[in-house]
Amino acid sequence: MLVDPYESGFYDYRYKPSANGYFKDAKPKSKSDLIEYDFDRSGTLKVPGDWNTQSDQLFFYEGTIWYRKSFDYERRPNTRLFVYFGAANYFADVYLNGEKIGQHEGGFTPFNFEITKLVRDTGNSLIVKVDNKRRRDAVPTLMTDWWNYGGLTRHVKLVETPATFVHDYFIQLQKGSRNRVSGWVKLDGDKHNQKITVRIPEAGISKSFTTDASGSAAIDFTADLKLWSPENLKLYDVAIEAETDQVRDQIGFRSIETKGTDILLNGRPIFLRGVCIHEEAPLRGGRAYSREDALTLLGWAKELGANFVRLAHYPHNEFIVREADRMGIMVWSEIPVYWTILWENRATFENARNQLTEMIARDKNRAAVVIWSVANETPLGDARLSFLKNLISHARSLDSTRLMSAAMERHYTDQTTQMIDDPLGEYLDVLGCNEYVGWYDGLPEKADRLEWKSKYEKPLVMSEFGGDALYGHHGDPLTRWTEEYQENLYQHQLNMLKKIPFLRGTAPWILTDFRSPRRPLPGIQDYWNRKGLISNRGEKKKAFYVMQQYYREFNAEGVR
Ligand code: GCB
Repeated sequence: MLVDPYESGFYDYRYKPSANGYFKDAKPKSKSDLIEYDFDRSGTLKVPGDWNTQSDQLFFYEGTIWYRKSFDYERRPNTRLFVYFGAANYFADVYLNGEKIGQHEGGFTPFNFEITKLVRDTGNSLIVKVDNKRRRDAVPTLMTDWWNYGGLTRHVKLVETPATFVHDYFIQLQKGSRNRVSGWVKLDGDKHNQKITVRIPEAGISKSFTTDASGSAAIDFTADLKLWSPENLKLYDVAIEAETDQVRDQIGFRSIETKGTDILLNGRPIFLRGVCIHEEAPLRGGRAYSREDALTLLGWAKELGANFVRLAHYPHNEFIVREADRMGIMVWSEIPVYWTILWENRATFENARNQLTEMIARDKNRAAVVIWSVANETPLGDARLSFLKNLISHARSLDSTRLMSAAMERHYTDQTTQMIDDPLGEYLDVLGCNEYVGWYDGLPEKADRLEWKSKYEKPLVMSEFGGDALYGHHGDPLTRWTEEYQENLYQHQLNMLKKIPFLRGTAPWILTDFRSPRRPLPGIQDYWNRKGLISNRGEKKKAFYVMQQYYREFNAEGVR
């Protein structure tokens, strides 16, 4: 890899894109040749992995790094080859053997490029320029409260397929139904018209369809299925067999809907006993990317008594969503439309919409995912409302089965009344609301006096609340940063939350401490947001047990 803060491997000295950038992976051909870089004599980085936590010099780095991977690959006849990236934060330019094969914007969703024609049997040079400079017009924008971990943060794979392959499929229960499966299958390749069979052997299902001239087929059938829920972790082996390809997946079936202020899972009211999670690796710090990381984080959530997690503030890696499916934990998944996006900028909207599309594309078959969320704490205004309305209708057009939400703000109508009346609420199925009574807003006992009102007859998930505590730092309940303050804050919060008649879920902020450049206080924060119920070293703070006790008061069905 090459660290390139001035992007001189991309631009020439007149700041014009250079024809002979680092992507050529060149070597001097003679002793007189002038080449000012050499991948073979530069450092290395592990992939997957953010670069910030791999070297002290890169800890605060925001800029460009060039990755190079050399490989041999013997492609079998009549196959196609793709290079797949789980995520690259934030902007990626990808080259194979000196030629550009594509670019991608957005740090948390997968993308791939076909390399069938360019790949050679030996001596391939795959080069990726990853740039994590923050930009005002990007998603997220300049200001966030998490570390801007850069690099190839998730797995990179070569994927070989048949000439015409099963490109994608959507196999879920139809909205409002508990026995009707509907969706679609799409092929990619020249052989458009094929017979497709969807098999669910355990449910005795084998249904055939024919793809049309564009390679797509709608699927629709009824089935007697055991429904997925946190208490019944039923996943079925599903096979999608085309004439030229077949894929297998494990899919759970469940219905999720709202009725008045209730959230219904498989027709029964539930309470989302949740917790927010950042994609911060447990114990070691840095971006989480592995199955083990997912098991640790979700394991802690389970210990807390959770049946729900809010994966904040961007799509997390696929492992955690798949493990949530296996562990019976419902998921809220969101895109980084956070705080102060450029609402009036068309390109910013297109970018947000693309990240939403890619999030839904990856996780649309996961039973665990019950909520797609489009925004977090965005300021009221007309441009913002139309931006978010358009995102919501786009999401609904891609997936009509899940609930739409957003984490909103609220305001006081008098000293003791909290009002939820953000006009966005009209377009949501579930109201999300972040509040920091007792931390940014008064002292903990203030919560006791508050009454909550909503303009909408809809369920509310309190999508954030909490306060900071340094693990092992003790004092009285009014001393900031102590475990006792945080514990006291949670006690008063729960007194207040229990009195909200339309509350159907809680997701305290946050499961574990996470890195943030906004949090410098020496000896306490040291660039960590300390609102974790668990420290960055895995130690449980006192507030963890307050929340755990609250969740224990719910019965197995998740309702008090
Ligand atoms: C919020 C944000 C979250 C922050 C949190 C905090 O409202 O949504 O991203 O980290 O507050 O700790 O201030």
